[in-house]
Amino acid sequence: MSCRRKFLKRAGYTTVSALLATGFLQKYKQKEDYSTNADRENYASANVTSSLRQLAAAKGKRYGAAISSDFLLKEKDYANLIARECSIVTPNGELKWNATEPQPGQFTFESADAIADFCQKHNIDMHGHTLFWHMGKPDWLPYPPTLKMIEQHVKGVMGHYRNSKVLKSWDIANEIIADNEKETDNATYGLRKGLKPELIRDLFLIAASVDNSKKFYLNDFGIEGATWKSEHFLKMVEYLKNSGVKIDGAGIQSHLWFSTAYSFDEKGFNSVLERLNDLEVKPIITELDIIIDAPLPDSIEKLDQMVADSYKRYLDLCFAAKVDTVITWGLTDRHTWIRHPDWMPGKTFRDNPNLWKFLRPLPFDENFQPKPAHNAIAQAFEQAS
Ligand code: 9MR
Repeated sequence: MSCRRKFLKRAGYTTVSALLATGFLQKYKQKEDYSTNADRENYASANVTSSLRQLAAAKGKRYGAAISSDFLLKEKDYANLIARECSIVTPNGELKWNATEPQPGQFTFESADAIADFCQKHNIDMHGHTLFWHMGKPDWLPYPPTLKMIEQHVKGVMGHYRNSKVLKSWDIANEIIADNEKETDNATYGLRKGLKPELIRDLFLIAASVDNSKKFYLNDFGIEGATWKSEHFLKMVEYLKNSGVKIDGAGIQSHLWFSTAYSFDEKGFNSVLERLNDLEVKPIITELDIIIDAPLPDSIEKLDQMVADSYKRYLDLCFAAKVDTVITWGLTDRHTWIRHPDWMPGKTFRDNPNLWKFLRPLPFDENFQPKPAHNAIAQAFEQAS
């Protein structure tokens, strides 16, 4: 077995290589029309002296990133940067089922607690990700798990953080909507094969019975526009609301692709945000990062400017719809999942190692220096009402 396959197997990613092979990541890409961006902002030359967490706080908002306990322990400058910039963090993997309940009924919280302690020390909120997912799960666990397994897991994990002052919200369920109509056996809600809406309802009910003091989210990707997926996601949110289940918010992951070659669905995304607000389900941005798709510019400077423009455009839309929490999936390009060989995105990049340097999706670069994307995020917070 190749190293890559071994890794995929160990991590439980039976479908990842297949998904990459079919280019599924392409399906939720978004366009930026750089040519008409007449008032291009001067992010590159902007002199941002405040941290993103300060700029966000000035508008009653939160900014944060997904972080890893490993890096926190090993890289002091990384820990300092997170403490300075973030008012909320999401553990990258430390709260997933494979990390917290590696054997049935045996719980371990060492690495997640390391993040919770860090949050406590630096006055940072922690977003609990996630109690239920088809990946990041131990080999013994079927998908979907039985209700009994869910009950044991939710009691074990949520119970551990019941009295936590920093853990304020949970992604109760992650990525339950299928990628398209061919991959569901549930026409109404478009759930992943084998999933029933009642199971998700019961998961939320169990969660509320363990600890209803936290905010409960349903989290997903590919819902940043009027897509088959966003339509079904909204239906599922509505179903949960109508079932009388506690659901406070919707996590809009926002792993985005922008390009001059295809359209950004501004109208569709606005309507998703509006419909969530109408349902009184608060939209937050949970996993934002931005890839620029082909045609690629001829320099990294231009690429960074395009990433920055895309951040600004996206966040302006979010803030106009009163979104108050933005979490990027990582803080620096040194740690982004997108550069990991097992996640290397679709056709443009996967087979072209000379293009990997164009994967610069986050606000800080590999050397922890702020990029134009950082200044664009700063400016979006400054201009938010
Ligand atoms: O970035 C995460 C990567 O390091 C992990 O190996 C992987 C499996 O646990 O999960 C990645 O995070 C995913 C998140 O949990 C859910 N949305 C997509 C994220 C990127 O794949």
